[in-house]
Amino acid sequence: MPAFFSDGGMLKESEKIEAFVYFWLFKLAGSKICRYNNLVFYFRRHLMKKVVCILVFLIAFSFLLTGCSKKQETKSESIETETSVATVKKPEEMVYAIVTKSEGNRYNELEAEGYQKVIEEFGATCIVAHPKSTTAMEQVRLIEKLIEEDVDAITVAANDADALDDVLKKAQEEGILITTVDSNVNPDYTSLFINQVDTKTLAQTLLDAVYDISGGSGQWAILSASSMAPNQTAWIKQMKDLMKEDEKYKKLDLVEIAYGDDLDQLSKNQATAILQTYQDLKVICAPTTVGCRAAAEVVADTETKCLVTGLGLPSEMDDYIADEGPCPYMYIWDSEQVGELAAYATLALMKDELVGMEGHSFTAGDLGKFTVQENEDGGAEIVAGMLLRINKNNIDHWKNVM
Ligand code: RAM
Repeated sequence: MPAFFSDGGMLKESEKIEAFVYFWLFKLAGSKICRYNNLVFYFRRHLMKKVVCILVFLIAFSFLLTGCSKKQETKSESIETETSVATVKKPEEMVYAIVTKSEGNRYNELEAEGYQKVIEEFGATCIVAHPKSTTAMEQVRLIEKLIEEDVDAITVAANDADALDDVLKKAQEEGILITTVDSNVNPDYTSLFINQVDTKTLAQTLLDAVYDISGGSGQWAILSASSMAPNQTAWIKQMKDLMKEDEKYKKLDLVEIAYGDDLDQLSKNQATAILQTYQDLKVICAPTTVGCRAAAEVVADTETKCLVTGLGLPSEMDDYIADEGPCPYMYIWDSEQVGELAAYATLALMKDELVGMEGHSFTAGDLGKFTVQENEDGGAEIVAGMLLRINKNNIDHWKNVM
């Protein structure tokens, strides 16, 4: 059987055979499938509707042919089957939920606002769930609750990949469509990851900023969010790999990776500790909006030559962006638009406009056309790709946007 059957125990034997048949049907039609769980979802929830309609038609037609003696029986049979078709909800009658990484983080709020706007404009119901902290446990609790509430789709920005496996498996078994945004889960448990920026491109961009700001050599540190956050760990791993692979970075010395859990005070404490330990530190790179702001504040209040870069929210970094420091420049994307894109993609899956197959495209409203690709772990992904470089020349514009 093909490699895609490493399903983490998600499917029963009969379902594997079902998926196997779909796989070959699509392969014969010339399409490459990123994940077969998309196919199972697609066939179960969408094509089945069409199959039921055809069956209704055939049953009604055959009863008509058998004549008037069975007229009464035909009527009741048709009514019964029509009722079952009528119970299949339309995408606009469904309930969509977004589970962010944590409450009290403006970045997450913007992402959820964008998602909610698109879902509600479509005419459907949207639930926004912000966990109390950046832990998987909080997300598991919220997802359990959403399963009980019988929602139809859940979009998650994961605080941990492995720890969400079981609850997402349970949701999928209940027929709930799972998509991910900002921070991904294991590929069997999502139909599509809406990635803000290609992982390697982002790592390269941040590392080049460290290289540039440090003058190409010396000590630098990373101030991350939570240690299990899949987006943070993926970016950090890529940065480390690039440092090993490329001679250009051989004089850069990554002395510490600290975690502030996307909490303001903890991030400030971590930044203070790093500066005390490494007096010659040249750069703190914080690939999290909370960490970036906290590090900039600490650096601004400390006698140090250290500078800050990373991923910051312009409205939170206005006081700190300047050529002479604490933050000469940083990067970010429009997180509200990424949330919008996640909603458009989830709706496209619900509306049969997208199956999560490599090379398939769909239009996300005004945001334009996006194409599904296979990511490093074999899952389906679309990349928003809206990386912005923020410096003193454009902060005044962007601080009013996000
Ligand atoms: C933080 C979160 C999020 C990350 C952004 C850049 O607010 O940690 O996951 O993508 O920053």
